Amino acid sequence: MKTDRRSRLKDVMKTASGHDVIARLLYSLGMDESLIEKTPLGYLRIGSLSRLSMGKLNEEAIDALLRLLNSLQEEGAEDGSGISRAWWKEAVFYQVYPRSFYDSNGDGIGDIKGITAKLDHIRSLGVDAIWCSPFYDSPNADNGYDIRDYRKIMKEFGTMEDVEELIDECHKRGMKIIIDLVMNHTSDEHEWFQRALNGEKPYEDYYIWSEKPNNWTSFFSGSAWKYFEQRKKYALHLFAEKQMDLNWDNPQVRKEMYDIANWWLDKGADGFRLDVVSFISKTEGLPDGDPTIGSLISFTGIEHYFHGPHLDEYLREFHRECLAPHDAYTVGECPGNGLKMSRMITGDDRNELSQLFSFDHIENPGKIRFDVYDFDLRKMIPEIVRWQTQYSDHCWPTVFFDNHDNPKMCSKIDRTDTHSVLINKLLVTMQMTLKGTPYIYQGNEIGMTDYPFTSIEEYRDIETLNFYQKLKEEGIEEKEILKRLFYGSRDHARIPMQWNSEENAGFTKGAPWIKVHPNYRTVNVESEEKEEGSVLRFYRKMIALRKENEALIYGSFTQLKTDRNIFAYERELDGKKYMVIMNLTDRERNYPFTVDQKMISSNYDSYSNRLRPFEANIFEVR
Ligand code: ISL
Ligand code: CA
Repeated sequence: MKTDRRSRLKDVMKTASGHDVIARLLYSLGMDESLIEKTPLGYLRIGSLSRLSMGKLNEEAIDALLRLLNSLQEEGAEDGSGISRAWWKEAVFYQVYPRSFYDSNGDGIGDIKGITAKLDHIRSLGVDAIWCSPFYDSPNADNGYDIRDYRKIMKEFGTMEDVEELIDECHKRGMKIIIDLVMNHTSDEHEWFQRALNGEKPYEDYYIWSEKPNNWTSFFSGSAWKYFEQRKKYALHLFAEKQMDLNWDNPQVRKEMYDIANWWLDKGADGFRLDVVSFISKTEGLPDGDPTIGSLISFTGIEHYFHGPHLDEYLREFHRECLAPHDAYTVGECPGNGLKMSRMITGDDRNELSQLFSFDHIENPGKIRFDVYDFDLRKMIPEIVRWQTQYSDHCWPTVFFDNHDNPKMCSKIDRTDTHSVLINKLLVTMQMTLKGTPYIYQGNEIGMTDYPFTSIEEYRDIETLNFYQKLKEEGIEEKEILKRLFYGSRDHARIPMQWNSEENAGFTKGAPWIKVHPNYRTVNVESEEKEEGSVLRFYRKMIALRKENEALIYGSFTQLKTDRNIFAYERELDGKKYMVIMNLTDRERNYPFTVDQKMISSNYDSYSNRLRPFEANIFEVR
């Protein structure tokens, strides 16, 4: 059924792509999709979206929207009945960012031997698997997400033997290790790109060239195209200028990538986290992006690659060539894919990926990275509930609030860190009692918080530094720029892990590549091991609670009726039922209903008949 200007919003949202595109646009406009389902707005026709968006969506944007809606294929995953079991549906994952985890040789940079040295700490949390960010040979334009040689180890991180030892030591502890494979782009220093620059067949066609650039913008500011005199052509880079997008429409590129993936699976990796894997297929002819849609989603052109025409085909081929033969787990990073299109990628019967990361919940509706605002947990809940209730039995969510690309969620919520211990305990209570695979990011387990950056010299991340330059060129004054950087920089997640109260938090004996948080004397693994009510001890308790109670893993999810300040839900399986109730605000609230069940966990160490700020309690109903 072709979508046109006369199509009603509620009808358009019946398809996977229609749902996700309209939901995302509404989200960017600060509205929730439930508006369409529950109010007469659902009867509005696509053509009237310009009025609904108060003119933000002009006629050209609506044309672009219709083209997008009619271009995305429809292959939704069936609802099916019953959840199939798998180790990764029961596992708790822990993400390690090697550069900032532990420095074993005193050069100020975390390394592979450092990770191996700390595996007992990770295992002691009850974690089953680690995701290790890239450790391959790289010039570090984007801290290793710009790979120069997929079969060599970055010299600052150590040797291939160190990596083989890490894989082995994980397995000895009964843990799995998934490695970060960046298949969308390579470093411009990769041999393939260097040979492409020399005009060598077949390498020229490994990348995406154009006589003239289209209007696509990079995630790291500026145009997504760089001109190369040697070839008198532009090459595409959705990210840094040193990260050149591969041409996945070229079967030789796909074969090269599958060979690399199989090489690492044969070495014992248990699977992959696939970096921006949903971007690998671009619209034929690389047409311009719609500027309005670009401004709403914050990157011009994204409608032409967030779920491109051949994505599902290439993921199925990757599954056939690499994942299935090794029975390997894979989680794809899929920015821009909403719930319904994510089902096309992760459905058990789809033979594409096991799971994916979608990021809509990481910013509040209508907000984008570097916006200066305090994150409101209440505005995140509708998105969390949708992934709990509409993702179908055949798909399995990931449940995360932090990673190496985002400021700490606890600090986004509470900039003064007044309640950060309570909020960290609330977040892990939610993570360990929702349906889906929890991903802990290094430092979450001790309640690390954002760094008090005060000058541009303290930042390291290319996205932050490029954004600074961009705003400087726009004439924005320094104080305003630094405020925006403080609210959105990925460097908050990349400050060194805090191990003890010694100098540099025990991260390094040398000069750390990025500053250590001044709160390391109390916020660190060693001190929190000894502290009764520490975040660390609470993490262990929550993870153990989840692993001992299948109802918290495979149980049903039912949201309980409360006002928007409270989030309450039940999990039930085979007669076991738990109720979780949390106050999402910094104000004391009444319980929304009588609770006379047995409390088995709280982030407060005393009982109250009211819900105190960010109070998160679990009750055993039966
Ligand atoms: O920082 C972001 C832009 O606002 C994130 O959206 C991030 O760039 C995006 O999710 C893709 O992230 C992945 O690919 C990037 C790399 O910089 C990130 O660290 C990685 O997680 C390019 O490889
Ligand atoms: Ca080191």
